Amino acid sequence: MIPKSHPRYESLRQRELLVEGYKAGATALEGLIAFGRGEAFDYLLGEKTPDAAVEAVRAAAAMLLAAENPVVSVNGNTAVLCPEELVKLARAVEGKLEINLFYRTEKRVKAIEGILKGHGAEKVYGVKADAEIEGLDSRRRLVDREGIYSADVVFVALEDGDRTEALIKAGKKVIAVDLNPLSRTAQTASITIVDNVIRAVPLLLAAAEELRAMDREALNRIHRSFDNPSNLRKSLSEIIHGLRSMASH
Ligand code: PTJ
Repeated sequence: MIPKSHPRYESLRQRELLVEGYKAGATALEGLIAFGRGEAFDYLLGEKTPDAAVEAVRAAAAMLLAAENPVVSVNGNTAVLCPEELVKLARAVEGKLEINLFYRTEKRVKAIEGILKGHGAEKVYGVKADAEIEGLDSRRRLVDREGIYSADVVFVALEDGDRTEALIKAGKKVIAVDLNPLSRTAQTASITIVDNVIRAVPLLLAAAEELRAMDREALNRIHRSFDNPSNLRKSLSEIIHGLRSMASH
């Protein structure tokens, strides 16, 4: 439907994935609005991965590989934007894949499970939610005892700040993908990748495959030397720099 020659083809294709995801019962209607906010930030980034995000991706890959029980958390947006890469990422870091939804309904959980299995996932956690994250009132508190509940590192994208804070309070490390460097999630996470999830997840997968052979000590050195507040300032500077150069043309 969208001509490939359209200057905004990639952005329109992503919108279409979300609309189809909504029709398939996987994506929340609110997810489409959340995506629109992300698009505005992506526009400010010139729809390219910032240098700061490349550094964050390497640290995130190292943290996931060094983890004891890493979990890749999937919601209704990420399930349709990059399902194959999420399945591959969980496999590459020997982690688990768990569905965790803000607007959780059994129907949506089933639809997302179907998508992930259709992209090669063998086991999907979070279909049964038999544990709760403390201090969280939203339905995101409902988790799998063997998954997020007992994870040491959780990968999240398009997240609300509440869960990130609750996961950190529960002693976990959180890796977040968020196009908005000012969001509560971005500010609270252990590592924030300021990029579009559709670009960030393939990059993270490639980095995990590249670092996979390293021993745990070397991996720990990589992610421990990463400074999230300073990296967030870098992302903001890249946005400001881009705007300044546009303003001076
Ligand atoms: O599927 P559910 O029920 O779990 O619901 C998911 C949504 C996205 C509706 C829910 O988590 C939500 O309302 O999120 P927020 O609070 O709107 O936050 C979404 C954040 O993700 C915002 O900071 C956006 O800028 C950012 N964002 C949106 N699209 C992208 C993005 N970040 C990275 N890549 C994107 N494509």
